[in-house]
Amino acid sequence: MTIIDGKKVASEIKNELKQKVAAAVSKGLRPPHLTAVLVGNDPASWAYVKSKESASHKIGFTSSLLHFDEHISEAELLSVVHELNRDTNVDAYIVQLPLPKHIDEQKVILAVNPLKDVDGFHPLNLGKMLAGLPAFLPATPYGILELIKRYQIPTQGKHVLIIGRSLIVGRPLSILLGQKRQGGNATVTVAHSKTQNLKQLSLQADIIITAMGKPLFLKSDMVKNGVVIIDAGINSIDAPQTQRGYRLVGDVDFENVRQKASYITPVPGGVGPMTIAMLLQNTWKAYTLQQGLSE
Ligand code: L34
Repeated sequence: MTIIDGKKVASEIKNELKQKVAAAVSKGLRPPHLTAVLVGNDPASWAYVKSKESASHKIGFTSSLLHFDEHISEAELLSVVHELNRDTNVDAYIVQLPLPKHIDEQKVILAVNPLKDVDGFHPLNLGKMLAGLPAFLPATPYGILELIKRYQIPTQGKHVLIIGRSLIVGRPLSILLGQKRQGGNATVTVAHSKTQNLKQLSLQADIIITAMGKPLFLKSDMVKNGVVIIDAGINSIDAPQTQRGYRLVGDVDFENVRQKASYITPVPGGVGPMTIAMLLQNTWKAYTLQQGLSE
């Protein structure tokens, strides 16, 4: 059984980027700039955005964090987005989700300039991905593809079960893994909250990717021997005795399932760090496109 070390792969990717940034800067170019927009004070969102910022700085990007009160109106937030679209010093930005209920997330995503959309959530990027054209891929699916690639896990002809159909993880992954290309060619099943007989499906799967946000949901009696487990679940559960008051667990009961798995990602230290690394990778791509450089 191999534990997939997302932290290590993420740091390899960040080192590759760091060298590219240094080379660009040594030619007299300004470094790439990533902006994160954060609305409200959700502690997990704060933590993610902060790690995006610090990872940016470590590889030589500049970054900014625009933080707004949770009561910001939709119109005000849209005008922030329009300003970021215009700002030629900002190569790339993200609007951290979730947004407060009074703001229509789709409306905000639609307002993002697709060339700066390093989350890959804009329908133009999602559509390009569907068509197999170059596009910004959403960072979590992109990170999962990269883990599968760097651990040389075969996907061709394999039965992949994705549990969760979110627009940021499950849905794009289902498309990417089924595509006719290296790292694709899988037979993909997408399960979700209305799926019947999930266990019957999961017992057949060669690779199971969980992305539904149910802490410790997947148990060992639901998987076959030798299964590959990729856990994209990030659930905060209360842990009053810890410093930050919560702890992170995945959708997989790791200790229970690891016995049967050939490969498994931990939480934390699996998919999460890859999300950040691939966001930086996308930012590099946005920068090179806008500066007219080759990647
Ligand atoms: N717009 N919103 C937008 N883009 C995204 O790509 C995200 N996501 C998800 C939430 N909202 C978003 C993230 O960034 C989830 N997510 C994310 C990013 C990083 C990590 C987890 C989720 C991460 O770094 N996880 C670490 C542990 C971090 C900790 O200990 O607090 C890990 O090892 O899993």
